[in-house]
Amino acid sequence: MTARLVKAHSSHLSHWGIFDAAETAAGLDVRPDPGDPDPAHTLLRNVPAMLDERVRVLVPHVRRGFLERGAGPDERRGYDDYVPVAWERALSLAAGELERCRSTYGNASIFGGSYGWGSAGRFHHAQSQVHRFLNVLGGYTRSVETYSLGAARPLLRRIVGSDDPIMRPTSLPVLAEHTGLFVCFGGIPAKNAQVNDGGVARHTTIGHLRRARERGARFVLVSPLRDDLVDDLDAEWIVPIPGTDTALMLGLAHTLVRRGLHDAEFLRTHCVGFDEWWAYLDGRTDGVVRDAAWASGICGVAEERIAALAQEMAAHRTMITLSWSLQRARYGEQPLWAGIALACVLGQIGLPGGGVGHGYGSMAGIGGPRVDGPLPTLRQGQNAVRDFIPVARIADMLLHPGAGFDFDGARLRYPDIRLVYWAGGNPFHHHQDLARLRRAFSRPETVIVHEQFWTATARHADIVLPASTTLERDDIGCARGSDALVAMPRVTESRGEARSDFAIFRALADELGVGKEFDEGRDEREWLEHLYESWRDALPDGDDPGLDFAGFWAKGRIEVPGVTRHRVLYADFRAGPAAHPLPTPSGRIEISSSTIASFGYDDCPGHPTWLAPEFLADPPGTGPYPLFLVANNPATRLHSQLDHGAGSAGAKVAGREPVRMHPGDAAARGLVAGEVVLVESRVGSVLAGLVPSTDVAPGVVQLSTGAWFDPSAPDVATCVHGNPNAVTTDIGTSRLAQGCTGQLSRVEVRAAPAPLPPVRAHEPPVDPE
Ligand SMILES: Nc1nc2c(c(=O)[nH]1)N[C@H]1C(S)=C(S)[C@@H](COP(=O)(O)OP(=O)(O)OC[C@H]3O[C@@H](n4cnc5c(=O)[nH]c(N)nc54)[C@H](O)[C@@H]3O)O[C@H]1N2
Ligand SMILES: Nc1nc2c(c(=O)[nH]1)N[C@H]1C(S)=C(S)[C@@H](COP(=O)(O)OP(=O)(O)OC[C@H]3O[C@@H](n4cnc5c(=O)[nH]c(N)nc54)[C@H](O)[C@@H]3O)O[C@H]1N2
Ligand SMILES: [Mo]
Repeated sequence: MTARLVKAHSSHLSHWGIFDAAETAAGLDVRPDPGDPDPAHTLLRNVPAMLDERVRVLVPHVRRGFLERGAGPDERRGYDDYVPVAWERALSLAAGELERCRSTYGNASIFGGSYGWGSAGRFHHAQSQVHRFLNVLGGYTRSVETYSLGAARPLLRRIVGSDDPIMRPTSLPVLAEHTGLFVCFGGIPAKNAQVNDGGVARHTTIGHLRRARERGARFVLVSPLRDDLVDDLDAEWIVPIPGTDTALMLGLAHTLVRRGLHDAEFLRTHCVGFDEWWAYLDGRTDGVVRDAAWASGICGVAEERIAALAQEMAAHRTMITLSWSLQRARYGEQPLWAGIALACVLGQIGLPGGGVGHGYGSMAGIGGPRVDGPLPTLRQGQNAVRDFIPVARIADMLLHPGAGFDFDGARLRYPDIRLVYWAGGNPFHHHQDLARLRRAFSRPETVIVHEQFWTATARHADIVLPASTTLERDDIGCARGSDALVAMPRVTESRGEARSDFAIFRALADELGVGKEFDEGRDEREWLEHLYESWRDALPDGDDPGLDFAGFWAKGRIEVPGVTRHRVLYADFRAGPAAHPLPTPSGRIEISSSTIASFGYDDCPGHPTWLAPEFLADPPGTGPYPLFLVANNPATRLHSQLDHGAGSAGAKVAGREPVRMHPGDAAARGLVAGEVVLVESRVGSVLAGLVPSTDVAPGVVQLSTGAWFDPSAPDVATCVHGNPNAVTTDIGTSRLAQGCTGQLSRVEVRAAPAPLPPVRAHEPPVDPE
């Protein structure tokens, strides 16, 4: 290990919470914040791995083929080894490529979407840094929307006019007090509620659900996995065939209306387009009646149970919760739209504890304290380039420059990308069909990546610049879904020659003659002070925390002013739809949207519609890929971050990512616990370690995202370590939103062929010479 600062424990913030850390002779000592009622213990166990020099990028590296042959499309990208170089050389190569591409092809040839979570902290926020830098250089092709909510946001903008059902849902304390029945599509998983984009001071989601249970609330879990709700909520578990929730919801809505249990008044005064939808539900549009029997035939839930559930929902103060996973699948717009329409039919929207929410438990901050006012924010500047892609269309863009595509009512064209710049994300974790992404990454002339670790994305770069971790730099942290502003003093010195993203961009900006525009004459410390003081200036009168930067830094943590803790979604709208209209064309909830209908998309018609995804072409249990793969977010880490950490590594089976399946499905295939299996789909294959579990519905296998992509034995499997995106399909949700569809695919599972290849994902690709 290199030089260390040894000092007392100090507080720091991660996406999974506040922790105290100190370097000791025995390594990094990490403790949960004493004020956190439900800390993310497993994820905190990964934190010491931030300093693991065996996996870190310690000095700048250049891909051997790039050094030998120069820039250009190269199919060796991803297979090559790397040569360490001095910072000076790396920076001059990177600056030279940026300059060459922008002067030869224009700034639109630079893809700087750079999607990814990076680390918590408002200044060393990799996305803000990279976008600010590229804007100073004259702009870049950007990406819009997220892998999280790709279908949801474009849809919600059309049908309710904002993302309030996600960002401003009814607060969890209100549910704890008022909700009688929770119907949870995709559950409210404790594992996901550990994480919040930007950090969280106190984890309270599961505690609120427990309080609701103690008060007598009942929970119904609609999900392929039993552990999507914690055990002590005593939930009833209903298992639909994955990807069929929309049919179930249509059947529930039809039953409610046929039995006269709907709120006709709410539908008339607060919604538009119910009659048109009802014509579709009741078979007047096309002769198909979408009743409980019809729904049962598609989703596999008994007709009687669907009918009874409708009855129960009408009899209680009912909260319909829709996890984000529902919309991260083909036609993902539909279950969200149908869930909202179902809540309209019940008519409890705007009542305390009733209605609908999107993403309780998908993140800790959903339904928690919410900051609507200013937060300390690094300005990204103006992007002079207009080109963009919906974020999950990256491989299409790189493979088909100039091709047209649809998005949200517009016809757009993919730009011709020559240089890809990534800082703070791992597309070889997050994107689907990774073999296809590898082909896509062979197309650009230059790929530049800032990374802390030798991730698969770093291994597909031409120039790899070593970034410091959050432990190695001062920052300030806060988030919309939390209530604390946290000083994040660095815990230790930078490993190797790693620099902060800011320091890397400042050096590049100097090289390119725009240093002053980029740093505005401030160093890192001055920037922190500037972010803090400009935030204070932007706060409304009376909200000032009364501490200057030095005072705040010394105190370590303050409460963010202007936090909402008790909100009822759409309470004002319910009370007065004319006085408080929604920002939609009708001012109401659009059960049918004439705008969406006018786009003429057969994959996203004008009202919630059951569309059978391609992966349902073979009935469950049949065809070459009889099983459903649920590729959900992982319990033991955040995405791919710190996959080599103790919490993540501790859950691996035979060194591979655990894949869970029902014991009956395992037995039918002669597979046993702990064995390495091959999970195969139409597009690829992956090795994983088998964990039979009755928490997984029959016919389903679950392999979480985040094991580092390891394509080192392509004759055995696309990935030998367990990254599910080796087998997922790269297709958008629909032409409306073009969101990510990684959550669901069809697979078969069998014994892995012998001999088993070793996992090399965590070994640097550096030639020992
Ligand atoms: N099949 C399937 N695929 C999915 C999903 C799914 O449900 N199923 N979920 C999707 C979702 S919701 C998301 S949000 C994405 C997540 O995808 P990503 O956000 O890309 O995943 P992360 O692993 O968080 O990647 C962050 C990377 O940034 C690096 N990093 C951390 N801090 C810094 C820093 O300060 N500077 C620099 N330069 N680098 C840093 C980390 O080492 C890591 O490699 O994945 C998506 N992919
Ligand atoms: N520990 C941890 N927490 C995280 C993250 C992480 O990586 N690790 N990532 C964070 C991020 S970026 C995001 S966007 C959120 C994601 O939040 P979500 O998208 O809500 O999370 P997932 O775990 O992908 O999916 C939740 C559950 O949905 C269920 N499900 C899947 N398909 C279906 C279906 O067709 N029907 C029904 N009814 N249920 C289905 C699965 O059983 C799955 O466990 O999580 C955040 N929280
Ligand atoms: Mo996400």
